[in-house]
Amino acid sequence: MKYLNDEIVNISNKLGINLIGFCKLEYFKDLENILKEKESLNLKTSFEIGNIDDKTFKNSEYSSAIVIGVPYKKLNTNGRKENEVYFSSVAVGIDYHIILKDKLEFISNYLNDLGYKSFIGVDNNIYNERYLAYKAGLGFFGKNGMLINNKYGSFFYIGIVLTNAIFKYNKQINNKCYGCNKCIESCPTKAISKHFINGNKCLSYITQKKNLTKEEETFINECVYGCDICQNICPHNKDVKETNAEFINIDEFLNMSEEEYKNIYKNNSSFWRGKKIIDRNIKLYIENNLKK
Ligand code: B12
Ligand code: SF4
Ligand code: SF4
Repeated sequence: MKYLNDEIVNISNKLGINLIGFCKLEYFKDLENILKEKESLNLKTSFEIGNIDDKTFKNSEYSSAIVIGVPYKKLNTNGRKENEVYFSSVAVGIDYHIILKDKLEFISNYLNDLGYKSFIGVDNNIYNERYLAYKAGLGFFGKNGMLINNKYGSFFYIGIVLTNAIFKYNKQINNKCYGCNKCIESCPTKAISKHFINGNKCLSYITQKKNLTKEEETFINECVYGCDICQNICPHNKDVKETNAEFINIDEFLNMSEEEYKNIYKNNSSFWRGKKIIDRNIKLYIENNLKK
């Protein structure tokens, strides 16, 4: 039996992929327990799609996952003016879904040419990418729910290729979360509990979902898409490279036509949510800020 690890790693090096690991797909009982507990506590968001049997690979047609990690930068928000807002780190530059999918396609094409089946995924698919990345040795879980890598902290995107090819598999790495609770204490909505994120309370979800309760409205701040607070405070991210936030002038954004918005934001990862939700968040930021 010839394992294809070296060939895949060679391809990934050429594509500039920083992190790669291989994980065996088998029925994941521990993941099933976590997902069932989250469901029973009503902590599941509308963004978590798919059923537990498929997510835990009960009777799957795939035998392995190739998991990649692509680092990105944390945001420096110094110098922001009162009339400016910004998007969180995941919505800076070209949409990461596009960047990772391009890379994953090279890997899947290689496997398909050899006669193997493959499925590629970045973010919006039924599989639990953090769990697969954990199994493939890319990182350990922080109390903030993030998968943290020894070198890149939690600022890395995850992409997966599922296939029926088989590989030599990586080992999981030791958990190095300091348990300092800084993430828990800094979370503005108290979304982090002892061992779970309550996605429904997470500001990242609140900035993206359609209908907000009165209480949820009061949480909207100057970061009008996503939230980086529990990552920025985490000591594992202190050496992560920084980039300047792209500040958005409130008046210019609110007065922009749909056409102009499309031209400027069509390759941004926030684009799928549309201008109306961002407009709403900006208006709530103004309201909440004026109240202070
Ligand atoms: C739904 C979703 C959300 C929802 C709900 C998140 C949640 N925690 O429930 C919302 C909108 C809130 C969200 C927010 C964010 N998200 Co999101 N999200 C997803 C998505 C689509 C599914 C996640 C999911 O299934 N959650 C359900 C719960 C049960 O799973 P989980 O979050 O992975 O939780 C695990 C831990 O609790 C864990 N666990 C904790 N301790 C331990 C210990 C052990 C030993 C084990 C085995 C497991 C374990 O068990 C769970 C299963 O592994 C994934 C993409 C994907 N397809 O997987 C991206 C993804 C998880 N998101 C990502 C990112 C970047 C973010 C944000 C940082 C974006 C932002 N800046 O606003 C925030 C971070 C919020 C946070 N602190 O978690 C990245 C994470 C990368 C990383 N290095 O961890 C992913 C993988 C997207 C990607 N392809 O890169 N997200
Ligand atoms: S802030 Fe502290 S407790 Fe939270 S994930 Fe980072 S090291 Fe762990
Ligand atoms: S992303 Fe923001 S709201 Fe969500 S858990 Fe982290 S600090 Fe809390």
